[in-house]
Amino acid sequence: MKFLAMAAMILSAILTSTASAAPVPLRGVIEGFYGTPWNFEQRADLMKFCRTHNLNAYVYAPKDDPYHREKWREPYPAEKLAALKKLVSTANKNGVRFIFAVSPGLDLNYSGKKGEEDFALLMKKLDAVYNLGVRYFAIFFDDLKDDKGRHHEDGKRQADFLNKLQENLREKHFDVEPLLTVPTEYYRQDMLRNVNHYTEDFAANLAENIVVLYTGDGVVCDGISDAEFQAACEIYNRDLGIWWNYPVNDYTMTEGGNRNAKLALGAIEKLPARNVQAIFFNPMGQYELSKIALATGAVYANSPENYDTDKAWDNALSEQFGTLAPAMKIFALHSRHMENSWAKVGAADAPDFEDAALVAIANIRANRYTDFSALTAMIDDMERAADTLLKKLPRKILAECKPQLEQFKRIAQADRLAVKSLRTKSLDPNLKPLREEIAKFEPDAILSEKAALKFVDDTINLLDR
Ligand code: LOG
Repeated sequence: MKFLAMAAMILSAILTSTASAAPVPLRGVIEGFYGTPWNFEQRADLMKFCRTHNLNAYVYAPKDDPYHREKWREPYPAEKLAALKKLVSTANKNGVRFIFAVSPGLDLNYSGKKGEEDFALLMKKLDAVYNLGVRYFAIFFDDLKDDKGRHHEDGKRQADFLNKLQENLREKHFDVEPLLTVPTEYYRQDMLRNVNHYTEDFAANLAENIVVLYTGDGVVCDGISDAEFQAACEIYNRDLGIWWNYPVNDYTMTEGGNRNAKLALGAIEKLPARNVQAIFFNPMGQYELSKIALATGAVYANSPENYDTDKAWDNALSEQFGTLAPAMKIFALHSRHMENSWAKVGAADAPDFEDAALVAIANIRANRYTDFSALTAMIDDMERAADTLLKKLPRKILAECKPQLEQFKRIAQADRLAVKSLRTKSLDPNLKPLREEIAKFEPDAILSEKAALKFVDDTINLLDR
């Protein structure tokens, strides 16, 4: 009896785990960010990363490769084509489907003589890449807005264009896979706006087998629930694929800054558990540091129903940082959440710190006794982690996060002065100058805005009279 019960349990565990462990069929990375594209060495490394993490696709769509978007009509120069060829063969060797994308929407002609010319040019462009061994192609129509932030796209025209392109490609080459696309209304709230019937016409006319990618309810949004995903699929009357905008950070370039100021070092989270046919994670220009989120995304994509965010994050950190993982975790904890007026994604930065800081400030306000030991311990850890990482991180990784690590250290030092100030209920004379120093570096380095940095500001606001 005991044995039978045990056997039944094991059997059911096997059955449910295999039933729910179905991977997303097409899963990988989309190099789709604005800013300096990755280089070919990084891309080749990514192919190996994909193999070891069981990701099977890579979309080549760097917004600032002129031949991808602005000068899409122009063929790749020979040397660039040679580099692409090598990459395609690396992809193929690693079992990664190389998906070549063009974004012609800025000035594409759909009809008349110019339409025919453009169609022929695009065919030629894709043909050249087919000859390198590429069998997957994508045409993207995102971010086609005028000065007033409106788009004037015609959904039927775009759909007809894609259908014709697919037909011609497959007539010419029997082994070309179905196209992928991103519509101009590529997030659900925009699809519902349905400007000039755009989404309605695009969805109604697009060939059934063309894979449509969308980004969720917003461009950069706080997850996609199963219900939201289903609702989006219903609009298109097909299972959609996801273009997921994490860890991309191209929108954190601020005035006066030279680089993307905030790093997205958290885990992928809050994605649908069912029915996703394709998912691509859009990374940061910081290639090495993108691997934290990408590794967690791989775990998700290989078994959406069983995904455990925290476990995946811990594993990614230990895999990638070894003995430095504990220090890296402390740093990454303060740099996970991405938010501005239109974007919001990623787990909260250092929630324990945030809570402890809020309690401390509230206690001082109410003249209650405050125990600073937890906060102090976290601050000690932060400073030590920053020092360790600045000293020991491999060169390539450090090059991607030095300003943020130095900023992290300044913030920890300011936090320490904040605790001291609250203890004595008088503002330490060094705190405001240090806060100004931090501000000076903010265009290039932001982290922990609602936790460790906010504690500094809250303290100054409370005691500065
Ligand atoms: C772009 C993408 C960019 C991302 C984040 C899509 C479909 N397109 O607003 O290239 O990296 O947002 O800034 C986008 O997401 N548009």
